[in-house]
Amino acid sequence: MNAKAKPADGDGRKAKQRAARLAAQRRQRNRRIMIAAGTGTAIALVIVVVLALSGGDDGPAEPSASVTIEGTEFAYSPDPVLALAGEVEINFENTGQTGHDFVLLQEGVRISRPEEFVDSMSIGRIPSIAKGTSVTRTVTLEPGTYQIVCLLPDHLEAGMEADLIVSRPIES
Ligand SMILES: [Cu+2]
Repeated sequence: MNAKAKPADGDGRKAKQRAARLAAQRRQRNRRIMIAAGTGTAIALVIVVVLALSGGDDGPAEPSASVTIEGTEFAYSPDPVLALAGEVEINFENTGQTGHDFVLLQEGVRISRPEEFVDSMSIGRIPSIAKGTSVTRTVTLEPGTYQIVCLLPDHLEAGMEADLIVSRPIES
């Protein structure tokens, strides 16, 4: 007797259909959760951009507890960027035409090629973000000079690095 010709028993087929239906429902539910999460991220990005824009146009000359740094081909702006010691909110905006990294190195550490980088050098890392997007991170920093680098191939070599200079607030 040919195994292929053997009729599937009705109960088995129903069970299979039920399982398929449940799996489809589960997939749909997961998709809805993903869409909800995506919307949340988009709203968070909009809030970050609005906060950055509403920060006023005082210019980068004054050290601040919240700094905005733009990444393009192949530079960060402003350079240097000035921040106040303590909790520093860093808004990294990729306004270039390709992905860019934002890697903050330990105070005093400087590299000129991505090959020199090891994980222990990093005190804050925003891996490659797409053009037109921004990410915010808060790091606690002591006064000093910190190098910012992009570790994507050939970006640092092309000059994609900047200094973050952190100073102590002036006591009043
Ligand atoms: Cu880059």
